[in-house]
Amino acid sequence: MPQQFVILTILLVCAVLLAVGFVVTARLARKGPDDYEPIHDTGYRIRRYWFVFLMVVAAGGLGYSIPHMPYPMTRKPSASAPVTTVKVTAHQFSWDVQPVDIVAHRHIRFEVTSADVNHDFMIEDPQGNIVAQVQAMPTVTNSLYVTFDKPGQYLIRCGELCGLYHTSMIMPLVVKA
Ligand SMILES: [Cu+2]
Repeated sequence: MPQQFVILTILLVCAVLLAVGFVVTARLARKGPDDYEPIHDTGYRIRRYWFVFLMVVAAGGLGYSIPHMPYPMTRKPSASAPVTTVKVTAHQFSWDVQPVDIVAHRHIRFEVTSADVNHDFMIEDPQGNIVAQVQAMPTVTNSLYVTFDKPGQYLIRCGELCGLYHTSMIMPLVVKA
């Protein structure tokens, strides 16, 4: 199933659950308020456990995921490794990429800036997954290291709403073997 449908399904399920929650709450509210004291105590007890639970989940998630960052494709190569520099300038509403010939398994450093407003330089692989991104900002140059692990037709997109024709900021990026 395409990812969009998975996301849509999750969204619809959540919307239905939320609607059910509203209906149940509205029905319960009809019989008028209960004594406040016991509700207050129970609420505070639950809140304390909930806080501890969330802290454990957050700390566990960070501890598990941080060692994997940055993702292998976007790791900075060692200082002695040869790097090809590609200059990227974002415009409303196009990309200027120099030079455009990019070869797989070589270290590429995209030097990304913007000629006008904030954009987001985002690279999608041939399957449509985001593999790298960095902010494109006026007066600032950000470096993004990418080592493409397979050749193919990638896509450059803008990941930040930058104006009326933001969605037209698409440029194919061919990675050669
Ligand atoms: Cu944009």
